[in-house]
Amino acid sequence: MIVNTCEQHAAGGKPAYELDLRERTFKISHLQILDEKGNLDAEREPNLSAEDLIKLYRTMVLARAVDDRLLKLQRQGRIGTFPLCTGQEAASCGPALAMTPKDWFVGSFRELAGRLLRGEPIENGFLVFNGYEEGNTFPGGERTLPISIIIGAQALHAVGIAYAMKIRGETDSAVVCFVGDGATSQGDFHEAMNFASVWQVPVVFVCANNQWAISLPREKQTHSQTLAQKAIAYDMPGIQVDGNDALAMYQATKEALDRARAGEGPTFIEGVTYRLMMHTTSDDPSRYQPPEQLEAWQGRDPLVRFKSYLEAKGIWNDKQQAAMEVEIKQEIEDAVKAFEAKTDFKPDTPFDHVFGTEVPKIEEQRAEFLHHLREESTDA
Ligand SMILES: Cc1ncc(C[n+]2csc(CCOP(=O)(O)OP(=O)(O)O)c2C)c(N)n1
Ligand SMILES: [Mg+2]
Repeated sequence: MIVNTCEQHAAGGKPAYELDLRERTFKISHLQILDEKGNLDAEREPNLSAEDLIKLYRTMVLARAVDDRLLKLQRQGRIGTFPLCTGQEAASCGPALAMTPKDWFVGSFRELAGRLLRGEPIENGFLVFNGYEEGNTFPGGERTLPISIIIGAQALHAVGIAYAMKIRGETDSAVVCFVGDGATSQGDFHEAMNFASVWQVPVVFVCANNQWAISLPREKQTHSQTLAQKAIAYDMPGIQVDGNDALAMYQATKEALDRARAGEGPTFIEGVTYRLMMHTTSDDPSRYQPPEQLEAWQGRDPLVRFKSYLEAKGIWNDKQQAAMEVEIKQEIEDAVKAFEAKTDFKPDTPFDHVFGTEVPKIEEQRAEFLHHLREESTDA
């Protein structure tokens, strides 16, 4: 049997694995800066301004509040089904803070927090989960790809973009690609990892290991003891990070992005986290999720520990918290109003964006689709 041990990642060092094939052992580095209680490993604290730290915290709180509002709207039949991000805010927000607007954000569907930090309007979530394609775009979002529902497919897009950057000699930017633990069992994921490594392209894979792929537990998904070790096969740096620690997720992504921009190729980051709510609104986790597991992870909440850290630093207090909560509530209500006032839904908008230019085959399909819609409405 292969046995591995996780060692705390050396500050500033490149994550490297140690492999002893004769002994069949290996070591993967692990990174945690803020523990579950919000205690800081001061040696590893990233050099972030109070403004950035507050922005990170505010965005995580906002994402959770948006999740909560979306869930209520869905239960009232005012919005379609959507995936929740509660519990996983740090896993996308930390990496998003490490990115510049020139970097590409290639996501799956559980990175609401990271998308909000990237500047996506709150309304976008309401739009996209109600069938408006427009919810995938926003001013300044040219390098933020639409959400990918097809598990793992976005990893190929990410590597393709990174390859194009390499060919063009673009050295001041890189790609961050978000995937789930379940995606690591898809062929697309492995093809992407392989070509990222063969071509040494500037891409950072951020895997949110939330322990579940819908109702399939992580241990039935893969026999590997960590997901980070999958990087070894592709000879790329791989690191396991506390995915509920926004500082560690920021730091690991920042170091990986620095290497990517310096031409040092791809990195794989496993963020160990947990989905505190249902997979999507059409799922009932109480049918498969052990209640003691959920309870244990509720005690590792990324928001609670970050708030304690800000308070201990003396840059956050109850008054600021109360004011922020009022502001956030108002921002979300404004977004709901703007969304519900929209009446110009065009069912064939997706056809506009397949190639970005008019293609006869796509236009034929659009006509066929509209024809069927008309027939359906006449039948009704
Ligand atoms: C190629 C493909 N197969 C199956 C599905 C159905 N599906 C939607 S989400 C999901 C689980 C994904 O798990 P994971 O990658 O761990 O991401 P998480 O949902 O936990 O964030 C599956 C199987 C899909 N969307 N795409
Ligand atoms: Mg998962």
